[in-house]
Amino acid sequence: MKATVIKSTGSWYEVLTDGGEKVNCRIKGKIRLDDSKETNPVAVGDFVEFEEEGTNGVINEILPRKNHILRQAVKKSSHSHILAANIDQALLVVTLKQPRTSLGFIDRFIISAEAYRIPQIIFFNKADTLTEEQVEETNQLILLYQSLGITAKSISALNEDVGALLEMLDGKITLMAGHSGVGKSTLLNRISPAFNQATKAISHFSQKGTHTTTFAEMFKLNSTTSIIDTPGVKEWGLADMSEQEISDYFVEMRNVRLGCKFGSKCLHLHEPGCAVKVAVENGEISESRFNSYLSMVAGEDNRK
Ligand SMILES: Nc1nc2c(ncn2[C@@H]2O[C@H](COP(=O)(O)OP(=O)(O)O)[C@@H](O)[C@H]2O)c(=O)[nH]1
Ligand SMILES: [Mg+2]
Ligand SMILES: [Zn+2]
Repeated sequence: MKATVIKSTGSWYEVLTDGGEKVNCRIKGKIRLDDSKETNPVAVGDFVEFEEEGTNGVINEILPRKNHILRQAVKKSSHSHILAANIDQALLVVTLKQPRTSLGFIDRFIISAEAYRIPQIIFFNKADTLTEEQVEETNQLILLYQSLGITAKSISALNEDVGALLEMLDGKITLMAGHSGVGKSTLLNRISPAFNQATKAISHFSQKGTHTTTFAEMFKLNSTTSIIDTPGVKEWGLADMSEQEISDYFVEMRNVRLGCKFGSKCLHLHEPGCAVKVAVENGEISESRFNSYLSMVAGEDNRK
C-alpha cells in the first residue's frame, strides 16, 4: 500500500494512507543497510510502499524523492540526519521580540533553502505586540526580503485571517521552521483547529530556546496541502557548502560578483577591485545581508 510518512521517532514511522488511515510502521532491514550515510533512511514527507503486518506495517520501499533536507549534523560525525523530503517551499516564522529572531538567523535559513533551491516565505509574527518603531522595522525588513524575491508578510497568528494564508500554502508541501516560541503551533491551530497543537507561553522556556531533539511532523490539510512542523530544529545541514559557494546563494550577490577583479576566487573580504564591496558601499546590497554573509564565511555559529 502507498502512504506518506508523517512522523518519525527513529525506529517507528507513522504513515498516512491515501484513504486517511494512520499506521505505525517499522522499516525492512534491507532499506536500512542500503543507505549507510544517513542515520534515518526514511524521513517525514517520504512516499513509501508498505505491507500491513497485524495492526502495524513494514515499509519496504521508498519512492524516488524530489528533494531532501538534512538536519544540522552533529559536529565531527560522519552521519547526517534527513529532516524532511519532497518539500515545495520553506516557511520561516520569526518575531522581532519574545523571542527576538536575529537577522543572521533569518539569512542563514534563507541561504540554506536557496542552496536546496526551495522557494522561501517569511512570516513576521506577533504583529499585534509591536510598537510603532518595531512596525516600521518590520516593514523595512519585509521590503528588503521582497526585493530578493522572497514572499514576506507581517502576521498575527492569534487572529490572522486564514484565507490569505491558505492561498500561500494551497497545493504545496511546506516546511515550517523558526525558534521555539515564535508561534508555529499557534499558526497551525489557526490554519486548522483540528491540528490541536499545544502552545507554550513564552515565559515557560528560556529565550534562547530549548535543546529538545523533537522530530519533524507533517500536518495534512487536504490531499495536496501539508505543513511540516520542525520543532527544535535550529539549522539545516549544509555540509558541502564551500566559502566560495556561499555568495551563490545570496541572490543579490550572484550577478554583482561577476565584476570582482579576482572573479570566483574573490571572497568579498579585503580583495582589491571587489564589486560586491562597492555595491554594499553604495547601498545596492544591504549591510545586514552583507554582515550575515561575512559571518557565514567566517564560519561563525549564528544560530541565536
Ligand atoms: N500576542 C501574540 N502572541 C502570540 C502570537 N502567536 C503566538 N503567540 C504566543 O506565543 C507563545 C508561543 O507560541 P507557540 O505557538 O507555542 O510557539 P512555537 O514554539 O513556535 O510553536 C504562546 O503563548 C502564543 O499564544 C501572536 O500573533 N500574537
Ligand atoms: Mg510548537
Ligand atoms: Zn568580491
